[in-house]
Amino acid sequence: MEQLRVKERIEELVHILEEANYNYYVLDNPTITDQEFDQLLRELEKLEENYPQFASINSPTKRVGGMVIDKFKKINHTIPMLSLPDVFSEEEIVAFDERIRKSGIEPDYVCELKIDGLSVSLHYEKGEFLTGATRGNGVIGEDITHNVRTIKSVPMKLKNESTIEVRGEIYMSKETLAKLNHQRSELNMPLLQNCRNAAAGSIRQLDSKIAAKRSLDTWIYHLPNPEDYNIKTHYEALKFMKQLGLKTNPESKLVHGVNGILEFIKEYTEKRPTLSYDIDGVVIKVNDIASQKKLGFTSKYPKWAIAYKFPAEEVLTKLTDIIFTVGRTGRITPNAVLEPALVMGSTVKRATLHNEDYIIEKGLKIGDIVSIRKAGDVIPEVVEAKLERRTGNEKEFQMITKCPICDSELEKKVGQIDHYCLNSNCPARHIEGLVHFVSRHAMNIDGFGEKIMEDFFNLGFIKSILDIYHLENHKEDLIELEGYGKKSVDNLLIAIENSKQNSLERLLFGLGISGIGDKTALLLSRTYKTLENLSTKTKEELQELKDIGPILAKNVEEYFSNVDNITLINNLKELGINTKYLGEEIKNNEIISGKRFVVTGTISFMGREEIEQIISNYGGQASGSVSKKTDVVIVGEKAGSKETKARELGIEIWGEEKLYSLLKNLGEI
Ligand code: 3B8
Repeated sequence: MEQLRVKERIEELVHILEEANYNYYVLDNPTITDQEFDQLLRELEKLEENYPQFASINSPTKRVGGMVIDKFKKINHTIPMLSLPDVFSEEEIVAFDERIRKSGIEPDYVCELKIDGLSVSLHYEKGEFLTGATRGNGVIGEDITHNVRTIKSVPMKLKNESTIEVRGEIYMSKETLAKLNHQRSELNMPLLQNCRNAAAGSIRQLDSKIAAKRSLDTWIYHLPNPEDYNIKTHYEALKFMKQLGLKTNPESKLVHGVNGILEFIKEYTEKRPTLSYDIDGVVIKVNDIASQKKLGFTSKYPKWAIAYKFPAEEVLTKLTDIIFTVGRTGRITPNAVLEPALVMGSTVKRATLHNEDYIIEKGLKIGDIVSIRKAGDVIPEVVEAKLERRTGNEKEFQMITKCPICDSELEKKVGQIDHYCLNSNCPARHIEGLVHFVSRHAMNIDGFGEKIMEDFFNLGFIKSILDIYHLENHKEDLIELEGYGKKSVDNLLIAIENSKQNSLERLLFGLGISGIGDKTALLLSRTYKTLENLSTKTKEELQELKDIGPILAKNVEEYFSNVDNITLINNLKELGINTKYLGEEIKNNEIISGKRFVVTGTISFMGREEIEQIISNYGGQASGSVSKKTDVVIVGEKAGSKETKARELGIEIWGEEKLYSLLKNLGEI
């Protein structure tokens, strides 16, 4: 009897909590307070703990994550999950409309916001959430059920017992991305470039606790099987899905003719910065399902829908100054100081101008009115000077000849475009060099952000790499500092201690030898095994390696010929820092070994970094850009210019399937 009461109470709590979730996350209309919610959730957790036989996999208690998988399973899409063709102009929209009319259809359209996230397919069985999958290559996607369960706006139970597939977009709000990037900058991790990448990275977590923390959200916009539910138009399908409790976007609108489409685009071009989520265009769909059927599909796209993409927004502002910063390698970068301007919802005050030639090419003068835009929607760039706005009071740009920090003479080598400060004691180089040393791909010392390094440098605690390993001596002083405290200092010191055990390639990359990136550092470490061994190599010997050219070889030789550097290395060794390569031995595979690969686009079954790691484990080299030296380009979904370039250069191209079968053969999947 007792058991029956428990079962009923559990069901009741599940119902109340799911309803509360729905009101809060789908309708944006909270009905109970956070405290009430937490209290009920705790009661449910307790009961489920004591009576696990009544705990369902779709219980609200599972939304905090906890399920960890070791790899993503595959899910077959019985109806292929296609993407939409992009269009960029009014003419192309007119042409789309004409093509449809020519086939004898009088279309109404539904206009929707094009959410910048990643598509997802959700399956429900008798109203219960069953699985969530990514698009993958359209036919085979990845099972992300464990993470989808943590997305609060995805109902675990529909409002009726439908067995149904729906599709939509998983996205991250602008605010969540900003918060996440703030955390990442504190941790000295690379920032996520946009909401799409952030959402994709979060949903590809094996540990659903991490995904749960990312506050992902959904908009559901597609019903693949409308006829099964006797639905005649797309607009009806949206309403139907809304009634099931799914989160559909309220901005979607039924419009008539091209004019209706253009008005919608105009309206949302203006509203775009005020939305809480990123959109990159407008999706236009033929409303009538019978007409959609008649129009059909190509192998890649439906013929009844297009995605209009917004042009990159350009804004005019004044170039008030050009200032120079000094990088870790001494490289000088000119930066535009701009009168603050709002571009796509955020204020831009600075933009990189790369180098002297870039400024000369664009003919920029200080005081110019310039147009700026955010390339890839995040990094601001100066497009051009508005010559017609010149007053005659503009100042010619003059490249500096001395380092803005240490005043030593700058050098520009023949054939190079950048200027360098060659003073290895230049303080600017130091901070950047130190930040680099502790960074993620170098010594990976957790909790050592740029800001902390700057503080410690300015306070005199850290002036050189060695001081990092003597930081312990300042422990008491550090704890006293505002914003630090015992726990964070303890953790930092532990992370520093642990970094002594790193494999050689991290140290080698961290030393910051000009031109030695993390991949070259790995190659050198694998080949020469110890720092001592590497340090005795001549540039001729180094050049025998496939990927080491004359400049890199010279840089390495020079580095190890400098007494200061040798002293540094000896001191590091004395402090117990490992200088041996500890990584995997190179496995052999003749298809991969010795070749240079570029991985581009999204590979559905594995992350790019992981693929690159495997390539490198088998003695291949993964690089970021396609050139004549590239042997193979592996293309995933949404591969762009790199694929085009590979085709132009006639480089061997592998699709997902080829990579998949190779990795399968190697036992890597
Ligand atoms: C058919 C319909 C792909 C999509 C679609 O906001 C199809 O509808 C699609 F084959 O990718 N990003 C949307 C969005 C994306 C798609 C869509 N509707 N609103 C989006």
